[in-house]
Amino acid sequence: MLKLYDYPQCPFGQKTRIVLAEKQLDYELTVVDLRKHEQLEPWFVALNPFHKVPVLVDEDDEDHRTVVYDSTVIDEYLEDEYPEPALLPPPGDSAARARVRQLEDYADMAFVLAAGNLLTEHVKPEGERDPEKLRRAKDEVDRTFALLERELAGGKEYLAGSFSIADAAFAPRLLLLVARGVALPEGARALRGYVDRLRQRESVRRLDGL
Ligand SMILES: N[C@@H](CCC(=O)N[C@@H](CS)C(=O)NCC(=O)O)C(=O)O
Repeated sequence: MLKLYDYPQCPFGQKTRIVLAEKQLDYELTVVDLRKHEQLEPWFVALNPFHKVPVLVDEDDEDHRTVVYDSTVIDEYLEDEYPEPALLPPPGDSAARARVRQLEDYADMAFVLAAGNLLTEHVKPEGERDPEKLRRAKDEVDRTFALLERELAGGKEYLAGSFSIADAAFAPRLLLLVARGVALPEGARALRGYVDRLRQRESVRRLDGL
């Protein structure tokens, strides 16, 4: 029995929910309300000492219970435990696996933060925006758009050819930016096709608000 502790708008939780859906795994969802600081309650800190969602609990019975936190570690755990369909290139292809992990890491460490900052500044009335924060966020988002366009060149459907954990990491914030009216670069044809494919993918469509 799988249990996921999550908050609907968290992009890291969304990344994990995409992977769960891709693998067609049923799970029980518990919403940890970050607005009420429920992540700081002792029962949750006992699951994740860093008080962050998502957390996955995989429980066969009381004696066999695995608690995993951090979306990247959760997704790797799911890949190990439930290998079909594969969301990483095959174990023999170390270079391709490393590339997928690097892209996932870039999404988590640079893109998600920049996209969040861009969206926060974007919704403010013009006079209240922090121009420096906006510029830095926009530069990083533009760098990401350029990176994705390059990675998808040559007719690739997804970043690793077939859908992988790297796509699950980019999809939530990429689609939210587009939904909120952030323009993709002129001429970024591969990226536009990618956004359309992600938007139509069943595992992504199940997320709220994209
Ligand atoms: N590296 C973590 C980041 C998770 C994260 O930042 N979660 C945020 C919500 S999107 C959170 O729970 N913040 C609450 C807190 O830090 O107290 C992951 O990939 O799971």
